[in-house]
Amino acid sequence: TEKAIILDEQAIARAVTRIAYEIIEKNKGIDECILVGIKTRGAILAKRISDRIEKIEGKPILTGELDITLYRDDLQLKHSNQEPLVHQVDIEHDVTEMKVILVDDVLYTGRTVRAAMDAVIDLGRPAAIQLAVLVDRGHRELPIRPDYIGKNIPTSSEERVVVSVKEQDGEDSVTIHTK
Ligand code: 3GP
Ligand code: 5GP
Ligand code: MG
Repeated sequence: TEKAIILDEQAIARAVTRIAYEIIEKNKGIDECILVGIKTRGAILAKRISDRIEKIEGKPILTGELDITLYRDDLQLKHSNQEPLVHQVDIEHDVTEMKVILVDDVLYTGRTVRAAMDAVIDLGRPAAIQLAVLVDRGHRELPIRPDYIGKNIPTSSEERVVVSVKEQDGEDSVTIHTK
């Protein structure tokens, strides 16, 4: 299988920094924001973004995590009728009248984000829900678009975007694998 490097360590760090600034600018600060990472790698990226925001703003942003697992035996099989399932919601602060910013590593069909939005709305009535992703690989199956994007990577459905992060994988990189 071929492998192309899309983002290296520096490029990922710059994307995280840019997204941190964009979140602060769009929301005129972070006082009414909760940054919610989608496990596993979305939560790791959310932690990096929140660390960056704290350095810039001099105060921490509220955070949370969601654990959403795809009920698919084959991750490449996109025509399963099974939907992503929210397994764990870890958001301590009341979401009502807050802006909830979801963070995931890769946005593909949008079904995981839809499940995440449902889980957040079950908790209360947020003022807004926004979405940050490191990679938007296209192929949406729902009317969902990210507010903050590390990089748009046009992919075919057969390709696989592999996101590696130091905390989990020992290195920072985004590569595309062609079967
Ligand atoms: P993540 O924890 O970095 O999000 O389930 C193991 C990993 O596989 C998860 O990584 C998940 O996001 C990822 N994954 C889930 N569905 C798909 C998919 O349809 N295609 C690919 N390439 N990866 C997927
Ligand atoms: P969805 O299709 O719901 O947008 O994406 C499902 C989940 O799988 C999300 O958590 C998303 O981050 C992840 N995902 C989808 N496609 C890819 C991919 O090509 N690579 C990686 N690493 N994750 C993916
Ligand atoms: Mg993910």
